[in-house]
Amino acid sequence: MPDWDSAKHVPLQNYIRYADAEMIDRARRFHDKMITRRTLRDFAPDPVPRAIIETAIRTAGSAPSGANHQPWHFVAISDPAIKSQIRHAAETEERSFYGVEKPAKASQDWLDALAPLGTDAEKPFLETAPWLIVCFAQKRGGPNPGDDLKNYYVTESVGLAVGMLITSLHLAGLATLTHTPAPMTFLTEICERPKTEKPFVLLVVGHPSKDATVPEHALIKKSLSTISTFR
Ligand code: IYR
Repeated sequence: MPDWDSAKHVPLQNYIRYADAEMIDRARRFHDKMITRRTLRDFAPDPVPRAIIETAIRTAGSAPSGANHQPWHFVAISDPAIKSQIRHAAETEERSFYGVEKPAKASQDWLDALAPLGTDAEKPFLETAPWLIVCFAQKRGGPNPGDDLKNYYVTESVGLAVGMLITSLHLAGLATLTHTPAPMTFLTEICERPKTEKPFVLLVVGHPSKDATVPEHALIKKSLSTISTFR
């Protein structure tokens, strides 16, 4: 039986109602900042303060989630030995994905789709970048630490949290790569997480290298009229 008495509500706090013109301006200014975000693969080795990573993870942790179960865990890695382990395991997977030694696991369609990005099995950024954040999705958990309940809308919830994580790091002045070596199962062991958690994405975080480039292909974004309908 649900405990209805526990559904206590408190007054909304910290809400500021802006005038329409002010909101339009705020949305525009946020858009101006966000459209400068680029997915990056050329990182500088320069260190980045842990405090930024902590704050960004706190921001991610404030994302909406199914039943407020917050079904995520973030493993932030700066230890060079662990980064090196991750690089070597990821490159092993990527070599079979791209077909470096044997026929590629990836379909030709997939390889064709990736061609404009120029990606390959070499992932030096996994060691160069100062931080790797491995984001895990929890099938079971609950609103309180130690709960073992079913979680709901896990993929959606973790996706939202990772979006906020990327946004926070971008606005702090850092670049990220949302990296998804397939399969990512090796991350469970290296990060010493329980098997019930699924690696969701590996975020590479740092400053761009001096000569960093991005694929031109990635600059082309669909227009508002393509991605939306107003009725
Ligand atoms: N995991 C591979 C392949 C890859 C897949 C997609 I979809 C991308 O958008 C980019 C890369 C890699 O990281 O190279």
